Amino acid sequence: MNKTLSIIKPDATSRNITGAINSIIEKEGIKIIAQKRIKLSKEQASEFYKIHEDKPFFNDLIEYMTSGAVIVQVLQGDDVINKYREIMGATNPEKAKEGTIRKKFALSIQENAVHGSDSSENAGNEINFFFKENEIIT
Ligand code: IDP
Ligand code: MG
Repeated sequence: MNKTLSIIKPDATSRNITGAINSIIEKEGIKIIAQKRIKLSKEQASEFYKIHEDKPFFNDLIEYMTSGAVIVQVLQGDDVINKYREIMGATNPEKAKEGTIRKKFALSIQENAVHGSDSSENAGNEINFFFKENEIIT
């Protein structure tokens, strides 16, 4: 699997830093092979984050993810699932390494600028969740 799903989250779209994030992605040699700007419904966000439905932060997460526009995108590259997770940095920006997207741009553990799939299986499912096959131009 050389593809992953990325989401540029509402805190980042509202601050007009989607281009800055895409620039970091492209400088790492990763290709953005599909991209669209959408607003998630509560149903979509709840389905997407279903694995977190029992967590104490779930309701806040759904509120936040539906609070504004997101950019959903398919990224392609060698070992891109792991590579993008590294470029993103840790979930909590206080723990994110220097030079990562979250270190640079995240506002908090919740408003942390980006999402990236965490396994091959999830990448496949998450890409299919947002994109039809003919919307992904390799
Ligand atoms: P990840 O995005 O780094 O994979 P996950 O643990 O899968 O992190 O959590 C999904 C999203 O839920 C995070 O990116 C963040 O927006 C939010 N989140 C995770 N943990 C917390 C928390 O402890 N408090 C508030 N929000 C959280
Ligand atoms: Mg996750």
